[in-house]
Amino acid sequence: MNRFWLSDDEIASIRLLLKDITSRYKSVEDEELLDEICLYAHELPRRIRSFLNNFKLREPSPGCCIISGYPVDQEKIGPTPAHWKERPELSPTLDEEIYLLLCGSLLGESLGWATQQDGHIVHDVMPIKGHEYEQLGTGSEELLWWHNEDAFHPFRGDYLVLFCLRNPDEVATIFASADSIQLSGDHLNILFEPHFTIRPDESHQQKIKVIAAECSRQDRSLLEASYAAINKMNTDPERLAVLYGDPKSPYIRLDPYFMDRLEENETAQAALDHLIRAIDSNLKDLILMPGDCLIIDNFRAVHGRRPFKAKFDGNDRWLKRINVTRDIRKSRSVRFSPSSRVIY
Ligand SMILES: O=C(O)CCC(=O)C(=O)O
Ligand SMILES: [Fe+2]
Repeated sequence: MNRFWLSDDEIASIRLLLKDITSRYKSVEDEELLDEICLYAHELPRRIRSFLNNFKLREPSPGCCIISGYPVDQEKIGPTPAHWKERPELSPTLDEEIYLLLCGSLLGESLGWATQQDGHIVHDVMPIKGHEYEQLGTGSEELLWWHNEDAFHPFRGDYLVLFCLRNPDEVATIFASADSIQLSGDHLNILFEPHFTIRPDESHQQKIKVIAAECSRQDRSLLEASYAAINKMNTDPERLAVLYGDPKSPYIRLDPYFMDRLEENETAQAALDHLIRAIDSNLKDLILMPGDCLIIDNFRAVHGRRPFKAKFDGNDRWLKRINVTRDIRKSRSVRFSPSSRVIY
């Protein structure tokens, strides 16, 4: 794993930058801040900018990297919330959320989904009571099957960026690199063809949405239309290729838990089974610790999470998460304005 350690000087400079930003903005959901964040990111220490520029341009193995060393004050951030909808007016993790956005801004534009966490850009990942056995970031007792983030969607992010606030039980994130896959020519060819389907994962399903009455940020009818689009992708998923890009070093688009068996095409199913087994046998554990910012190239690596026992005592594992796209224009047809970041 490619890990970047912040120096003391770099931490001091990031803190100054955060002080400047938080004197003007009080929420990461403030659209003005989101418009300005890429300018502020130019003021991050040059070594970080260079590290992420290299990650973006050269796509080094294993398709993820970590920036470590940002100090997280456990007292200041307070207890792990019980649900992502608990959002105090002034977030106790505002600094950490802005730091996460700054890092993401070096790779592209952050992106939200009307159908996920109430359309917020910065998500919380912590165990939620009642989600224990769900295939969700907020699940716990079940293995969160490895996947590409939002693999079902044509406008899925290029990157997923996770910032760890706490992880006292050392619960492992899992990942595997696309580079670890060895395939025969026949398998490769068929996996590059549109035979496969991926249904929307549970995080976009209507059953977990907040009750509409609480959904103040969004126009209800538009949200209903968004869910209708998701439902259609569920009942009538398009056929897609699970590998794309350069056959010598393919990009991947997979979420096996939400992929139906291809009863009518045994050859394609056999190639997919082979690919899934190859990834399974190359999975690695990664324990995020407070202050770690994990950047996953969503075209080059899959990720998931080991099962764990949540205590729901305010001290459970807690991450912040953003999706980042390199080209926000491609989703213009499903966003309100050129600069809005929420996909409907
Ligand atoms: O909890 C983790 O380490 C990863 C969860 C996940 O897949 C996600 O947040 O997208
Ligand atoms: Fe994920």
